[in-house]
Amino acid sequence: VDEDWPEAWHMIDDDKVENQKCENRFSPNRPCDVKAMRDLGLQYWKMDADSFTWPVKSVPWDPKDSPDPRLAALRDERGYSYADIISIHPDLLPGYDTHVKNFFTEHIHDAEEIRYILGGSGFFDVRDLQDKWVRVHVKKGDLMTLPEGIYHRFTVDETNYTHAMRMFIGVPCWTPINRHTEDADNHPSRKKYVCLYCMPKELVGQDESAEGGDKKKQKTSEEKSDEEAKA
Ligand code: KMT
Repeated sequence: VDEDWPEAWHMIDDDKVENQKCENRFSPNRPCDVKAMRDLGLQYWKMDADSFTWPVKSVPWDPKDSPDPRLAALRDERGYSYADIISIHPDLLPGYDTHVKNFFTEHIHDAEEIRYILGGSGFFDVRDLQDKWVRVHVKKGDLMTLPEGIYHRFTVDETNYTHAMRMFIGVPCWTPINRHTEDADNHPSRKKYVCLYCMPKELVGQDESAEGGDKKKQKTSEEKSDEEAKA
């Protein structure tokens, strides 16, 4: 349900950011609602991370070993065949500062990003359709997926601690395609994302009666509210 989703807001521009680990909200705050997050392709499950114990670190971690039946059901439904568990904390992750820096370099992946926050918290930043950052504050119990090809980055918050499970369908590939140092805009995964989620206004709703028209309907209402907001 929508109330379970993490809080999200539009971020101040990068050239105004002094500390990536702070909330970096506009004043007044500019919230980003759940519909807007869904329209960008984000998916979310509220999990019960408290009732089970998780290793501090396990690379890999066999998702068949899930002690949580809900996680096992998601794994089976969605075909999550690989997992690992990491603790992003200065004392628990060798090369912490380098990792934090790399996670925060804007990138895409050629597969869905699946992250289950087992403890601590952090920020996923995703680009919206206007290419502005939306900051999503994830906490313990949040399982979130980012679609293939979405521009994003991650940072710990001021607690400097995120305990996370990373899941993958098939053989994992963590190598990011960095936006500013590679031709990410022309990568097939980016093109796929743009096709699915950033359809230009002129094409929106042209074949609503066709199968799969649901997304186009969503886009139509989103574009409408966008226009209303600008009017
Ligand atoms: C990534 O790909 O950016 C990460 O794995 C970040 C750490 S998981 C919360």
